[in-house]
Amino acid sequence: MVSHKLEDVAWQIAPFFAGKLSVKGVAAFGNGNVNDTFLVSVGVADEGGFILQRLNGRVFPDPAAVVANLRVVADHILHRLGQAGASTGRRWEVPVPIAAHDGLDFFVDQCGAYWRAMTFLANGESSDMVRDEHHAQEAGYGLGRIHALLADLDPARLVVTLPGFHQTPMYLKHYQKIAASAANHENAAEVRHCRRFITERLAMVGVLEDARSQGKLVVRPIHGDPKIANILLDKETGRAMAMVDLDTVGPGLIHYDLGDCLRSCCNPRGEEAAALNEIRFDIDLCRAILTGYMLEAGYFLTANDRALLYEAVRLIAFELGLRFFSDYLEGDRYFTVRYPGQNLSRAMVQFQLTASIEAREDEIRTLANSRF
Ligand code: GN1
Ligand code: MG
Repeated sequence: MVSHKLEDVAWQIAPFFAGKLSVKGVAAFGNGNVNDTFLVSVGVADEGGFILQRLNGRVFPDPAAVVANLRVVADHILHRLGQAGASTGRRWEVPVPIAAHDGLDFFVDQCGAYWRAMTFLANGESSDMVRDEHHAQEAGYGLGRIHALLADLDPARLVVTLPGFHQTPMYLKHYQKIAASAANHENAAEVRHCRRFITERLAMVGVLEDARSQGKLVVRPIHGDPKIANILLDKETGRAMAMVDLDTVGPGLIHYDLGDCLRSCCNPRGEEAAALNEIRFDIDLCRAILTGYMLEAGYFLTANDRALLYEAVRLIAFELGLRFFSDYLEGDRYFTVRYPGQNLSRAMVQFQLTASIEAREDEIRTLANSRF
């Protein structure tokens, strides 16, 4: 939840990015778990607005790198979209950084926090839960589109903004370090369940990193956080039109993205679901997502890519559960919480989802090897 005090700061910062236009309004925007986001309206008539964001300095050690990556990605995508013959006949957009008054792509406030602005994509709709198969197919298309658009960008041009992000063994190591001393004894039954759930799955934790070091999977530019809320649909056509939240864009495995997109979009109850017994991995949504993805990016999937798709979705759901649980044990230092115990509930949801993914292993493997 964004505090009123922070909104006041946003009011003070917004003019630095507004150029000659006057700031009309500043309102908290979206449900991100990490940064603080505002929609700024500007101008005298209906001159639109822009997104203003305070980057979370505890999460991103080098906020200037996050901003620099967005510039590289936006330039690359705009260039690709402008090339002759590039049109797919569909709207596709990318948030573009807006420079501050001094020409820099960020503004540092008195507390040392980094603020940045980017274009607001009009008529875009975001949702925290997948609505139906059509929505899922569009989400898959969106991920495929951005992978295809970034496929010819040298990953070395992107800075790693979060070292080790999606390298599950690193999260496990951290968990093992803190778990022994964590003194959180409320919700003891749930805590015991999570601990046991993790212990039973130690063997699979290195599956993607091992495949990467054996040369079975290659590093490409990836989005890093392709959950359903980050895939915008055009309000009028209902079709995917952009992927937002490019903070974690960087060199990585497309399996991190595919795994994350599938674990997010095939869970119709969403990440904050209250009724655990309703959490399941929906195989029809999975088929829809892969259908949409393959339309755009199927051409570059190798046999190894397909062979490790099941492992990816299982692992990334598990990893997110592990991250939420570790954060709960550490007193909620990373993910924003709106009530005590929220990170534990989120972990329970992801572990329940992981179990459901495991129960559908054969069907997921069959889909991963299908031609759509
Ligand atoms: C965080 O801030 P947001 O909601 O875009 C997190 C993702 C998680 C996601 C789960 C930088 O993303 O990795 O999958 O929450 N981003 C970071 O909702 O850690
Ligand atoms: Mg994010």
